[in-house]
Amino acid sequence: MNNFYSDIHDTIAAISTPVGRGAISIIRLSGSITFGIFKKIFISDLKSQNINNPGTYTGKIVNYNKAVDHVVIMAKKGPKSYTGEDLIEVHCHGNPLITNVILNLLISHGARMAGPGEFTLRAFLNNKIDLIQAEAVNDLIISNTYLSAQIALDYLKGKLSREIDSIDKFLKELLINLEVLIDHCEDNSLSIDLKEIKKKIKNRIIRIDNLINSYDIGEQIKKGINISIVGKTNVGKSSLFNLLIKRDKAIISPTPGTTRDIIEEYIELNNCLIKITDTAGVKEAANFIEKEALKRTARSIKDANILLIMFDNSIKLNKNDLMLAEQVSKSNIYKIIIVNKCELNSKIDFKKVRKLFLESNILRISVSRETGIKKLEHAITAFTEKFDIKKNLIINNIRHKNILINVNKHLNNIIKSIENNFYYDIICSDLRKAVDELGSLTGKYTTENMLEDIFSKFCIGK
Ligand SMILES: Nc1nc2c(ncn2[C@@H]2O[C@H](COP(=O)(O)OP(=O)(O)OP(=O)(O)O)[C@@H](O)[C@H]2O)c(=O)[nH]1
Ligand SMILES: [Mg+2]
Repeated sequence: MNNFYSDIHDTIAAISTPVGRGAISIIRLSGSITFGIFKKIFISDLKSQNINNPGTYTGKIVNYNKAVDHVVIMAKKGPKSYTGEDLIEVHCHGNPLITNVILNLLISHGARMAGPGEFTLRAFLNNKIDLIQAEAVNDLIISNTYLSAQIALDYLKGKLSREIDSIDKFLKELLINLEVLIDHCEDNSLSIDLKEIKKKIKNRIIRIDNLINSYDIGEQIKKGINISIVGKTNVGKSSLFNLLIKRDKAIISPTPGTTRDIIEEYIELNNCLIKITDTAGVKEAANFIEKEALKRTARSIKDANILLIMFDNSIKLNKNDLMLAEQVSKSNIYKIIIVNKCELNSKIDFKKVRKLFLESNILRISVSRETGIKKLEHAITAFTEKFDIKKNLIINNIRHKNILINVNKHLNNIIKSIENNFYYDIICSDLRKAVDELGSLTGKYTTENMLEDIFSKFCIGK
């Protein structure tokens, strides 16, 4: 990776569209000599036109007077551009042979290849966006679901930054007031209402806690919700798995104990990414393989956000059902109880199933007839309703979570200091630490390592 700080005055170039052929490709150039380079390699269709000014132009890219391509260019002058610098985007025909020639031409005239995310890094360093927004740019590109893309877009528009800035502003004002008091301790006309301050800090602690607690949901939205299908052998777990993923992935057979390994697949439901896991049926393990299979089932149960617990309508409950119930009934994981093979005569004791899980809502389905599946999908969607990104501010970045935990540690120290009538200096020291932490969140205080860590995950050209 380039040394961002020493190379910050270079003019950088990169192909911003994916490698390969397409209708168009876009090449970006940003930096102080951008317009100078273009004057040497671009001839506008309107001969009189001189590309000194921002605007959209059509014309030829030329290499030693030979046309390379007929292109559209969009020229912007800093600071009114994405990077905050002079920036030109070339929209050329989408052939790698053409894009590479144009890129090499830009480099031969004084630009250098941009590093990953370097255009966005410049936008950040030129105060066009803060660090949270810069991270959102990448999240928007790598999002796997519409919902996580929506969160990234909210961040990019500054939804999280505004909340952080408002907390930051409050803490900084408080710090200034306390410092004035410390400096003028002999002046009795200056005072501060500590009871009121305690109340306001507690309010900020709650707001930050809400953000910290939203991380689990944010992570589920980003990485996918884990749904594990569990039940004794032969209840139809693999059949349901295949039906939900709409593909014949897991082996199905009337022989109990068919599935041994964990089988996983991603689907999208209600804009959410969902990882469905088919597991080995619960039974008394007779050998090493079965023991290992059950260990894997147990692990899948532990990692699940939703458990689909399956029973067989056509046979009586047996000790394997009870063993499974024992294993899962006490956990807090969201459970959906399903009885399968409901097109067959019923031998199962529904009352007992309800009692086992203290759950009155049992979904009756038949995988063979494909009945009850819509209701099952609705039950899964009910779980995702808490992912209300319009109402709630949700974080999904572990860096943000860790910083916010630290901020609240300092704010809780301040509450203790107020309650114990400690010196203002001690309160100020924690306030400064909290403000510094928030600064590293938005990027007011950064280190080169931190920026490298964040921007190295970006693609080149963004
Ligand atoms: N009648 C009927 N049979 C079904 C239904 N769903 C699955 N089966 C059958 O039940 C048998 C077992 O199905 P699987 O999907 O392999 O069951 P499993 O729970 O994955 O079994 P293990 O992997 O052994 O734990 C197969 O013969 C399926 O065709 C259903 O709704 N009705
Ligand atoms: Mg199976």
